[in-house]
Amino acid sequence: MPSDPRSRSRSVAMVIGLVVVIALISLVATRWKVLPWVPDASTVGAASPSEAAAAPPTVAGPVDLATGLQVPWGLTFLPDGRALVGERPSGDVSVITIEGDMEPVGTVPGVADDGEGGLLGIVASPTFRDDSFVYAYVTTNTDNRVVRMRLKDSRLAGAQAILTDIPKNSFHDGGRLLFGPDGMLYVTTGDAGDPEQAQNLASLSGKILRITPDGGIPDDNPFSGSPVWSYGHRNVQGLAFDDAGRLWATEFGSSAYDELNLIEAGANYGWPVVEGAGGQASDDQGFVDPQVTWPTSEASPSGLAWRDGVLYMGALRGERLWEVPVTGAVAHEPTAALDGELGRIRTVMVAPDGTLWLTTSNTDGRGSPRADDDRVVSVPVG
Ligand SMILES: [Ca+2]
Repeated sequence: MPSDPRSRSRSVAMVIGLVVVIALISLVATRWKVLPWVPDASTVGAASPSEAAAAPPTVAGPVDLATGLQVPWGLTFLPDGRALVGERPSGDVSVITIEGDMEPVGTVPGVADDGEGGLLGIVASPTFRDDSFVYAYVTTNTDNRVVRMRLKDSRLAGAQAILTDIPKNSFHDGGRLLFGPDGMLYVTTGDAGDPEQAQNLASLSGKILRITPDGGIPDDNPFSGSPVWSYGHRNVQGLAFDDAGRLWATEFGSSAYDELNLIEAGANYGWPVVEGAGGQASDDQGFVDPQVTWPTSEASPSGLAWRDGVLYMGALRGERLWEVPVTGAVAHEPTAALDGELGRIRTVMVAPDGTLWLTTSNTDGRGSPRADDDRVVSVPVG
């Protein structure tokens, strides 16, 4: 029986219409991450490519500033443009000039070389010209603590603990220090091998803490009488404030996903209940999901720096520098630089001349040290 041409064209139109509707639903669902999807370039939760910011400027050609160091960890710039760098196992601190001259200024007392612990973060006071204060995050025989010293006549002296009893362990000691635009000192801690404590607001483990420059508790902290700023962290070693004063933090995952988080006061970042992006499970439990995640083999992120709309994240196991463009409060798809060139990258700081200064961690027992490791390098951007 010959078919009616009008009914046949109606059928064709219906099929085409159905295909278009399915395509539109898939597009919308993918855009809003309704359907499960495999992240491209390891991003989860980043904005769709159409919203991505411009590609970051080129980062290449590291130049040695200092070599032969033992696990240089913390790095901080002084108002005169020189930097202080600390060596983790010994607690030794040196000053480095932009020309690459290095001179020791002393040793932080009480440092215990214990697994991932030792002399970790180091930061100069934002009012250094007036007070000469330098702060360090130190693993001792009994705890992790924040100590304050003075740097006078190129010598460190007068170490005084301003925050003590942060739980320590061979692993997951946190350790980054950074002053915020609010003049407060932000301190990252690890779960110290006891993951449940990350959810315990009475413990200093697995937290980002916020204290005054004297070690006091600011009146406007989210939990009254507590230094806790955010919680549910596994091991945070990277902090950076963007131009709008938002706080970003890197976090080591356990076996699946490393994280880049936008930190909000009082928020819970999920560890150990959720690692990486939990989606609905996070929503149901009030956890904040990361904005970007990586397989731990590609990142294991430590230091973080903000420069001109881009977050630069040093990867230890991933042995590269991740560049994450940011617009507003949204982090976009990352790209990798310096892949394998330096080995394990611990710390990233922006120097006064706009270059990035990086420290390597190839002598920490987990890397393959090359001649003259470890080092502090300067990397031009753009
Ligand atoms: Ca998390």
